[in-house]
Amino acid sequence: MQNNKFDEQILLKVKDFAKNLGFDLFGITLPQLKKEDYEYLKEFINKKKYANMHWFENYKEIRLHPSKILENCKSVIILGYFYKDQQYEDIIKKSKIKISRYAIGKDYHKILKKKLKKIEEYLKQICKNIQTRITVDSAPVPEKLLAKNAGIGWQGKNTNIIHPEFGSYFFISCIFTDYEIPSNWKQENITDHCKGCMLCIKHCPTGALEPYRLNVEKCISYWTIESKMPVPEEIIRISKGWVFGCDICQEVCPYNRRKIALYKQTNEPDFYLRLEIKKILNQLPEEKDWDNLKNSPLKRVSYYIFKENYKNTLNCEYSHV
Ligand code: B12
Repeated sequence: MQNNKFDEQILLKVKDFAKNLGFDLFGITLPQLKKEDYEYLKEFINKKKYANMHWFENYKEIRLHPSKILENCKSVIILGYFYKDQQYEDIIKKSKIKISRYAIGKDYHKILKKKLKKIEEYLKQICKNIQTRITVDSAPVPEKLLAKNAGIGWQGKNTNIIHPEFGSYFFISCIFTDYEIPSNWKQENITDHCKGCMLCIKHCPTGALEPYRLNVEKCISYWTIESKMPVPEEIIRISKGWVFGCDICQEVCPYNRRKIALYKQTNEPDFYLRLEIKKILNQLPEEKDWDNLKNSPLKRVSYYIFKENYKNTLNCEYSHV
């Protein structure tokens, strides 16, 4: 295809368009990893540190060289969408059963993909012959590492991307494109603010974290979402009620306790606490309720696994504060 010459007005329009769709953060980066990230990720895959997430082996080349996701890929637009619903904050504090904040509404893959498609269409209208590929936790690309390179935030000791004002309760989406954008275009220069803070490491009940590294095999989020087996008793006993995902390393982060991050409401009503989920917090759903629960991140696990984890959590003594 013919190459479109970079025009700042186009990018400003796209940024505005994305903002109107509710995206909070916007950045640009090259579709490649920094050398040290490449090395860490390669080691993670080669040493099979992904536990039961065997899909990590697939499309290894794309994960390590994200430009390969789209022919002639030149740039990536990175977007952040804040998902925290304030209504849930009081509830989660008191609830013995805890479901992580990202999972209480409708499935973010679908909700955000709809928005990304709109941006894609808009981009194609104002910039002819452009090729794009959208992802939101839906393709084998290292979204955190690209988001960090785009200046969306820094990668914290809990390994999440943290923005100094918005904290880390946001999803990351990418638009890969063959449109060449200067990679430092209006980039915020966000450096690592974690400094001497060790709160996430100290508070992780299973000891899954060391600075900037996560031991997947100890992570509550891994066990309750991705392991595809009932959580072992020794983990459940110390999991403080988290039956689907875990937010402990984010809750204790000082950057999630600053004014905006603490009080901001998500722009997307579909991320609000669903009635069905509110009920689940109080009572184990029956299988028919589970079957009827459509378009929810919870459906990543089977009813059998969810039921086992739920029952075992209620049956064990733990302190939920
Ligand atoms: C696999 C995966 C998981 C796994 C592994 C988590 C992990 N830390 O990687 C599990 C199931 C545990 C998981 C859990 C969660 N996830 Co997840 N997950 C992913 C996924 C699909 C891939 C991430 C990946 O490649 N991990 C591999 C590791 C090796 O990469 P890494 O964390 O980037 O680690 C590197 C750095 O630590 C680096 N490093 C950098 N600097 C330094 C410095 C030093 C000194 C060292 C030693 C290392 C080091 O070395 C590592 C290797 O590259 C992404 C989506 C995507 N396609 O990218 C979502 C994603 C990362 N997850 C997300 C979320 C929301 C979560 C949870 C918060 C959900 C929850 N509430 O339960 C938790 C957070 C747990 C945590 N503390 O990480 C969001 C994060 C958004 C954000 N603001 O950062 C993503 C980006 C999805 C999305 N599109 O929004 N997840």
